[in-house]
Amino acid sequence: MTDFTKIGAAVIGTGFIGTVHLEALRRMGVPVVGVLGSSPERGAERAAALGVKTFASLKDVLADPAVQVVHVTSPNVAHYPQVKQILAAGRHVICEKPLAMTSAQSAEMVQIAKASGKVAAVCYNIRFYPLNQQARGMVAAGELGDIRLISGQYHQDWLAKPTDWNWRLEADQGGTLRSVGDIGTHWVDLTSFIIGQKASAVFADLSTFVPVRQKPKGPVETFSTATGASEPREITTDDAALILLRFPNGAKGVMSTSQISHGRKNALTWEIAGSAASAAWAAENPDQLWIGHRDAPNQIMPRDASLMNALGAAAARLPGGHVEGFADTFRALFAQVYSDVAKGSRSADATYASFEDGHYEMQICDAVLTSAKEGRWVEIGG
Ligand code: SOE
Repeated sequence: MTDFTKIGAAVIGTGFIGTVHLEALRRMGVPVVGVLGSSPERGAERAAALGVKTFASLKDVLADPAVQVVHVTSPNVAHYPQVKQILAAGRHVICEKPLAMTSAQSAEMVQIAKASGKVAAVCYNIRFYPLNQQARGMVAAGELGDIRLISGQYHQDWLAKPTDWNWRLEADQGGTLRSVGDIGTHWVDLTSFIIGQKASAVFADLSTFVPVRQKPKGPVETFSTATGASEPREITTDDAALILLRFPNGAKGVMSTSQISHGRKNALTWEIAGSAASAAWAAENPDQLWIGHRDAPNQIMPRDASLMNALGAAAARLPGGHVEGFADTFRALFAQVYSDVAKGSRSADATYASFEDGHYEMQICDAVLTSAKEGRWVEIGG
């Protein structure tokens, strides 16, 4: 087992997700050298609350020899310049999704990461719910047969009201696509990870149901409500999307994204129908995997390492019946990445998303945009 106490980390971003990163690192015993906030004041305030030192700039982070891995949880617009600086300074990097603002940026990031020889991961954490790793193992072992139909959704409600605000709403901060970039790419990454195939074409429809929103004068943390003065802003990014997918072996997919579905907090679901059996999973009930049969009673598999395959068992931490959740996926993901950092490079059997995977998700975004504009099927990367 790797000794994580010898690998120093820094976290860029001190919001909701930056805090989740920091807490997962602490659980692993990784020394968190410091954090970098969106401004020196905010960084200092959050650093004090988290009991950690604050850096004044990325230059300062990279000048600190104790920092070997940098976690990037800043707004999407900062990923490309920050990751380039981090890799150029010879540090390993874990970048939040989506990897970049455009596929031109992510293509370059793939090349830079390759040339650097450093470990470069994209934080598609949902792969690391143990039962999603289990599902990948089941598909690889042929337990579902040939994959035919993949369906599901990723729905939330935290942007349902015109008074809800976050930096992701603005295209120059989060990218042209919002619900697709922010949560749709999670779904596509997860389902392609499970079935071991990437979609080759998409057909998409995008909607902005709330075209004008109230932008508060101060910053607002993700999943929280702003108070105080605000000003109206026109919104061009998607509140929701409907997407059809085609896979090279003939499988088909259908999914929707929404950030305006009242009552759905963080509701990612998938169902996979194979020629031998089906399986289904829901992120809001993550410790149960449904396995569907035609000629036998259906099954519910609990997240219990003693019942799961090797992939599933490796990601599980607590005994069955002791519910694991969102924060645990970061610990499981980081444990793999930090083991590779200790080794010096990505392991052949690693299951965390690479920069190539992150770039593929950016190509999905391109294809979704073109399809929605032109009303036709669009090849990925075409
Ligand atoms: C907001 O939609 C968000 O925090 C996403 O950015 C995360 O990736 C997702 O896991 C939870 O929701």
